[in-house]
Amino acid sequence: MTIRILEALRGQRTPTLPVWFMRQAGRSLPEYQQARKDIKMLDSCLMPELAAEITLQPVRRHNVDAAIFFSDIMVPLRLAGVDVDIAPGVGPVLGSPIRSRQDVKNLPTPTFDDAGMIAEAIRLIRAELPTDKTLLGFAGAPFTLAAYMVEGRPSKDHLRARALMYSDPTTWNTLLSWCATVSNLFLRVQIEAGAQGVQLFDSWAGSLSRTAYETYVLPYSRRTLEEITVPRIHFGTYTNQFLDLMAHGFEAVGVDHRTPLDEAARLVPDTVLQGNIDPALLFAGQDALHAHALDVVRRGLAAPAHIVNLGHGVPPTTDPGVLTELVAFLHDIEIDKLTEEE
Ligand code: 1CP
Repeated sequence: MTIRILEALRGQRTPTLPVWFMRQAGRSLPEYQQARKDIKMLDSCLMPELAAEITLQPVRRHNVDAAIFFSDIMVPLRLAGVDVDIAPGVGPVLGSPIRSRQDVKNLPTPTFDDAGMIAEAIRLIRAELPTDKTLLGFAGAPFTLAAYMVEGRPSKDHLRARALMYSDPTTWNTLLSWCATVSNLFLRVQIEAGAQGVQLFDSWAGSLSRTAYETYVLPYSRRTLEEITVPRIHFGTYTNQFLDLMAHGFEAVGVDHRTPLDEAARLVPDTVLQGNIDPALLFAGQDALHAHALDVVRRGLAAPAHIVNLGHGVPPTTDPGVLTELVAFLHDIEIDKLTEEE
């Protein structure tokens, strides 16, 4: 039996395209709302049976090729003892944002008191996941984590975080190093328990210039991967200006909808590509969605292999039926009959 995602991550083409969606588990599914009812987001991530159930829901419903572990990039912070919550309709919020040298010094030691519930959830998922599907683990990259820690909540421009980076590089480096350690631990717990591949989410790295990314961020993203032995995907948005740097040391890079995949393939010629259906097309009707998805697939032929995904996460208001139908449409494409210029 072929495991399409793992084949693709080895750079091999499969007759049927592998497909999964970022944020497939969660808000767009009524069965998720039902399962989580009165339970807080971060608490639900620490309840193994519930986290396993929510992880498996989109696989059952949509027949996607990967399960993405239901958790959050902020979970390792909570496991290390940081006062963090996920506020409904807002996102991650810190009790005390990390703004000064002293705040960074006061951070708890970057170790987990107990990550048994994470390992247990992963084992439960693997026990139920069909063997032709792949369980992907993940973690937040140090910059994206630090952006939430310094700002204290979601932000559009990450101004405070970037100001700290330039005003006090020593403190910044200590903070990123702390983030790299907790994300690395989080990845290792997932892999040891059975995650078969991992994705590093640097969702907000695109707010940096190439030079700033290379100097202040990349060394820590690389450190997050230490002793990681399964295939790795690196994702960010607005990352055209340093996609080549992001690809180094990773089997695959995720590309947002702004960069056509044939252009991305020129930037990172030997790298597997993941993406990049524009989430807006999920609301544009089936004809427009199919035409766009086919264009994405054709452009993706320029890469050694292609894992189909959205350019970013599933919007909460998405009709789940549109996703189910899209997976079937993509799986029906006979890839060897397509040509780039057709
Ligand atoms: O289906 C999946 O993708 C699995 C679960 C998952 C993942 C991979 C969740 C559940 N969060 C994440 C990663 C994550 N968390 C990222 C990287 C991916 C991305 O760029 O979308 C980021 C940036 C976060 C931070 C976060 N957590 C946000 C974004 C806030 C912002 O800055 O705009 C939000 C809204 C959360 C909460 C959250 N995480 C996950 C879910 C299902 C939710 C919503 C909780 C709810 O209200 O139901």
